[in-house]
Amino acid sequence: MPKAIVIIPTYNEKENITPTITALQKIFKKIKNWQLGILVVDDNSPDKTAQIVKKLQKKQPNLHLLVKPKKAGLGDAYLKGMEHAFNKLQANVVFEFDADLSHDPSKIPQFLNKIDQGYDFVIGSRYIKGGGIPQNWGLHRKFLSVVGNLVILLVLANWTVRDWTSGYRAITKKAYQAVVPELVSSRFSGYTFQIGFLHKTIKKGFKVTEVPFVFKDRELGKSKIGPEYIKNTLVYIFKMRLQEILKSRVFKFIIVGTIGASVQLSTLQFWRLWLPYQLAFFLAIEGAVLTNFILSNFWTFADRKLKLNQYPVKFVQFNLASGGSILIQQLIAFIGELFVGLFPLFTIPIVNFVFDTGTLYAVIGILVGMFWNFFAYSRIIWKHKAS
Ligand SMILES: Nc1nc2c(ncn2[C@@H]2O[C@H](COP(=O)(O)OP(=O)(O)O)[C@@H](O)[C@H]2O)c(=O)[nH]1
Ligand SMILES: [Mg+2]
Repeated sequence: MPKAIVIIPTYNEKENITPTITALQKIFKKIKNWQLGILVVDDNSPDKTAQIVKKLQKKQPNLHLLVKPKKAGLGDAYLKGMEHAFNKLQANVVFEFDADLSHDPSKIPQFLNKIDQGYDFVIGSRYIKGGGIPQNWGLHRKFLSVVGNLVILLVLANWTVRDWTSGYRAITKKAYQAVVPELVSSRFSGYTFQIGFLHKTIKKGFKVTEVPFVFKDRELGKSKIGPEYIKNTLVYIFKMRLQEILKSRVFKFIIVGTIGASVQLSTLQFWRLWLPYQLAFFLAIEGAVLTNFILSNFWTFADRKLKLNQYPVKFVQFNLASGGSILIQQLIAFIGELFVGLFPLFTIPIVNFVFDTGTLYAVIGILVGMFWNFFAYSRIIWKHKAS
């Protein structure tokens, strides 16, 4: 039988820990196809939460306890807890579960169903149909939770998950093993760990899904979430998004195009010192084409690098593609002049530049030409091996 361990991080939860464990054990009895256990990860709570767990352990063989020397944040507690659950307790799946009765334990069978269906990461979601946040939350708290999630959703540009900050989750060993090296090196310690873990799991292509649950407010003890959480989360999501953009092929393509244009303009000045204008112009274009070809091969399409013996044919193709882009631009200018005509649109003040339809055709031409180039590069010259 597969094994699932519910990990409960605790810091000063003496009032909550016993009812939480009792509620979980009650649900466990109803589950037949999974072997279930609990692992409490306590940061040496001054209120002696660990002592209470030790007492309960005498009558509950599936209750485990890990005591750490001092308070080190939620992320650290989960990392140590998961390491222990997967590697020492031989778990196939772990749950993330709060000690404050906020998470509805009766949903656990639904989580396990999703795992049985092949999902690797299941989130208890407050923001899908059937889920919810407490009615009695003040406007301020509701706003923070809803808008906070929306900001994360928008910045990370991922709509597949609606509740990014939920702390109620089930995670398979496979997903854990794939992301844990990155999580350790990112040094997440606090609550940002949750967003980081989910984000990296999605990026690695694991199957993620949500199960609705209604979040219940804690009645006893204090929340440990602090103001630094908001700042850390914002820093993380913007950093990640920026990294994704910088690493994206389209971004590299635009940079390479800009470098090519600069090479063309600067070498034109150089060649003109020695050569007649038309020849200098041709060499400047070829210089740009060669620069683009090399940079595309070793940077933009580094993952599809060409073999040495492919260079001649591919370089000719590359020249043809570039020529094609010029042809497209010329065609757009031709059609524009013929059917729309040439007339001023508006004047840019200060520089007194008249933006006319002729300039507009050039702008459209450059954009369409870029689309064509990108298409030719990615589908013909650096064609994906499998396709
Ligand atoms: N071991 C450990 N547990 C923590 C730490 N911070 C929070 N927790 C536990 O993590 C769970 C969620 O924390 P909580 O304060 O309820 O956060 P909230 O639900 O977002 O307000 C609770 O069970 C806490 O006791 C920590 O630094 N170490
Ligand atoms: Mg809580």
